[in-house]
Amino acid sequence: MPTIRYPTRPFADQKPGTSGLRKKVRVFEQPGYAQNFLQSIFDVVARPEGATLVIGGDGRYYNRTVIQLAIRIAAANGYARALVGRGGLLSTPAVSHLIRKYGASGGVILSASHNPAGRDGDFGIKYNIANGGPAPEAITDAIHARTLVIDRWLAEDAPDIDLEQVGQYRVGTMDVEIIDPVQDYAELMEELFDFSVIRGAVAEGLTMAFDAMHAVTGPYAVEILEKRLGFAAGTVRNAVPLEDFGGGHPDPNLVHAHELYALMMSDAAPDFGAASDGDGDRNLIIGRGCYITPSDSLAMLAANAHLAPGYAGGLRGIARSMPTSAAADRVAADLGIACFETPTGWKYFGNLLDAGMATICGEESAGTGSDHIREKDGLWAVLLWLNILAVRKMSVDALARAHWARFGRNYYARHDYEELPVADADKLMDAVKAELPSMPGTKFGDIEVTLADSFTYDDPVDGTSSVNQGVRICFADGSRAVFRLSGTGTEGATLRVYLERYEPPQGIIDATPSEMLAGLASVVELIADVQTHTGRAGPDIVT
Ligand code: G16
Repeated sequence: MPTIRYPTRPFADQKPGTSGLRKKVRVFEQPGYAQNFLQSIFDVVARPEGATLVIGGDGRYYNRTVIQLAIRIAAANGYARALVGRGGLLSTPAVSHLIRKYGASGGVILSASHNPAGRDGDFGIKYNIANGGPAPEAITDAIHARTLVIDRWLAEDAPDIDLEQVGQYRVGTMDVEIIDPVQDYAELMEELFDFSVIRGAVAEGLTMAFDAMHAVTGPYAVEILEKRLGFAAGTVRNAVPLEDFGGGHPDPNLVHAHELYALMMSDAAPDFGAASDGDGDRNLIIGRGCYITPSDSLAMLAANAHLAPGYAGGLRGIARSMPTSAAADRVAADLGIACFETPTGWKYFGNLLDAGMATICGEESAGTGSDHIREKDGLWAVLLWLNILAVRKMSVDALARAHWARFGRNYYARHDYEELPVADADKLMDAVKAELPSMPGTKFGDIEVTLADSFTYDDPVDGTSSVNQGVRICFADGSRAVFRLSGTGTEGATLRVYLERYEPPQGIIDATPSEMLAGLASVVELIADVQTHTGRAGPDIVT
């Protein structure tokens, strides 16, 4: 089977965003589009002699097509071995684990995460490096630069291989192994968590509902929750991955996982509710009648992680993205460990995890994870919650209340304004940035601005500086507003406004976020004139 050299021309729009290249399927379907991006990756990344590549995706429409392409292009570029998930399926955390476990030089993940799928939906390609984590900015910048000058891509002239059965193939000089997507990951979870304690709690009546949203976590959740932990059949809902995710939007938040939310707020609620997203790295945690924000979940998991065997030795540090609430900072202070504040994007945690400076990381965007891999991990968060609840023998609600009574409560909400004209969103951000220097000392009602800046992150491990990572405005009473534009959308711009207000343990800890944040929301309107700039009466989504 010869290697064929296909002449091509660059596409001007292949700049990776927060998490890889995400575009509409129809953009990816242009002749040469996916090929150019894959070839640009392989032209740029490190590939030692005998290198292994992990390939998998979230099962969305176009996944199988691009997997076949990726296999042929990887073979032509000199990889010795490819590990590919059966059915083309691998969750993002599973890819991260496989890269680490089998010493691969990297992995290609085909996913647009929680974005809708299907012919009219989104598709994405992301590259993870040898530590298992998303490629850092230096590499994604180099890939982008390559896409702008690429003039050929290489592929083995080989037929499609059968992705549906575990088996071994050879494409050119590359060995291809189709592997069970779940097994290695499930084994890792058994090492980290006390499955016998959780099984005991299940036997005593602990119940849960897990919504896989017809995306990649279905097979993982059925194997782990139902088969290994003994939850009743049917605990995992929407368990079969579908190419269009069943027409749904697998973003595990209160809007898109509304059926689960309604169940958890009803009289029929099980003890614990959870969901994951398209590629399995995000999580939603809901107790009976009690939603836990991702920021609170990070803090509560960090405060209790030592109850799970994998973390019994304690945590070395916590890291959170800048827009994530400071709830975890209070836990870190109590534990006497560092809390790092990074830009949005899991890739910024990689160095801290590799250097052993952080053990647990989390983001307001429903990502939580630890140093077991280098990605956020939806089912990991679910299992750590289950392990903690099983050991503490308490409900989610009781655990949350006890946490707030001890650390105080960071009321939190994110307001999203979606599909804005890019120019309008840029204008709003520019206007707010222009005000920043004059803001400190300004009073809005009775709260005074103490800090107003555009967030810059200086990586404490390699010294790289990342500028323009969101605008933060902090107030004297501990409240904070953050403005940033999403880096994961595929249509127009999405403005995210993050609101946070701290109440100490002796303060009001059982109100609703909307009550507690109403005043701050009005101040944000005064500062940024969001309604005028966006022409919207309010946010499209509040989470
Ligand atoms: C990606 C990144 C996350 C980030 C999130 C939101 O998540 O991996 O680190 O927090 O996007 O980004 P933005 O606010 O820019 O839309 P995922 O699950 O989409 O890969």
